[in-house]
Amino acid sequence: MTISEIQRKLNALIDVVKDEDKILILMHDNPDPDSIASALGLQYMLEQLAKKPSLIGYAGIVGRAENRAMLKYLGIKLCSLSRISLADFPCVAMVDTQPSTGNNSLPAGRSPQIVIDHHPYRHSSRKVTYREIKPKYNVTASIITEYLIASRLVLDPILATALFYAIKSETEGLGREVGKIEAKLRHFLYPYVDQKLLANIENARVSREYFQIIHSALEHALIYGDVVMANLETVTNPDIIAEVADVLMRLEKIKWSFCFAAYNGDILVSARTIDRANDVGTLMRTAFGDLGSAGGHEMMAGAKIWAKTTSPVRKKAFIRQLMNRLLRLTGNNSDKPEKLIA
Ligand SMILES: [Mn+2]
Repeated sequence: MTISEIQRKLNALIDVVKDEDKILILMHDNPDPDSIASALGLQYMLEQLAKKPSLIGYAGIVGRAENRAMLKYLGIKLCSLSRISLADFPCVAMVDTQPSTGNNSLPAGRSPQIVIDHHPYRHSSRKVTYREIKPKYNVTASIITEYLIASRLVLDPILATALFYAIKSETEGLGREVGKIEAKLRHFLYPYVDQKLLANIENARVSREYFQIIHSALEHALIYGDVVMANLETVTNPDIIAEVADVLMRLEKIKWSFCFAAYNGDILVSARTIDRANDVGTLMRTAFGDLGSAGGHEMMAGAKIWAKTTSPVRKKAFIRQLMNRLLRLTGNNSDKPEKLIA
């Protein structure tokens, strides 16, 4: 996007909020660094350019140690949706998600005024007054950083550190060609980053429980042809599912990594692939679109499926069925798996 193009867009964005008094910036459930940094950047622009204060709302939990450290060290204030009434906020701006994707808590039938996102366009976003949906971007934080550059606002170290960390953590390992825009924006942000705060976030301390979960995940992980899978059973922190899928994806000769867990009456699945051409987002929608919400990108995706049962035994059998669907779709045999750790 050229600077003058974005400046025109910024004017349109300000126009949308100019008569609004209560603005809620809404992230997806269990927000990640991309949604947190993007919300913070949008909040800053609305404040500076339109003189409009706003709240950043979320549902679910901030589970991953790095994400909690991000809130703590950067002093970012989020507001749980359980503490406010959405009806009090006539103006909602969604970042890193869209209406009716299944991964956010905007009630069905409620349309936001603003959507800024990098996930594939959803038909439900058609009525949104201000839309910036760029599936070619790997992170929403890149869209926000480009907006900030065009706005010519002063970039403070807190915001720069948040955006830098979001871009870095979510695009590392994607390869140089894929992350071209991100490489450029990281270079731009770098001089403004507070390195000490960044180090505090990246080296966040974790609990003993974290190691227990990783231990058990590795112990129980199974290899089926070019797929590696782990079932964490019941978790209290949904972010750990993606962390395990990331760890397993590093296994040599593997094309796909899937991690399953039961959380809050749902089965959550995190999926990874090393090759964009495999398009794991489409795979997940094909596999689970009929059972719940599934979505994502070419290399990372996720699904949320209603567990239908509270019985641990039946949940296990259900996860088994879900695993078999993925094995069929990836052309792998579901019998005779090999243990990751013999
Ligand atoms: Mn994102």
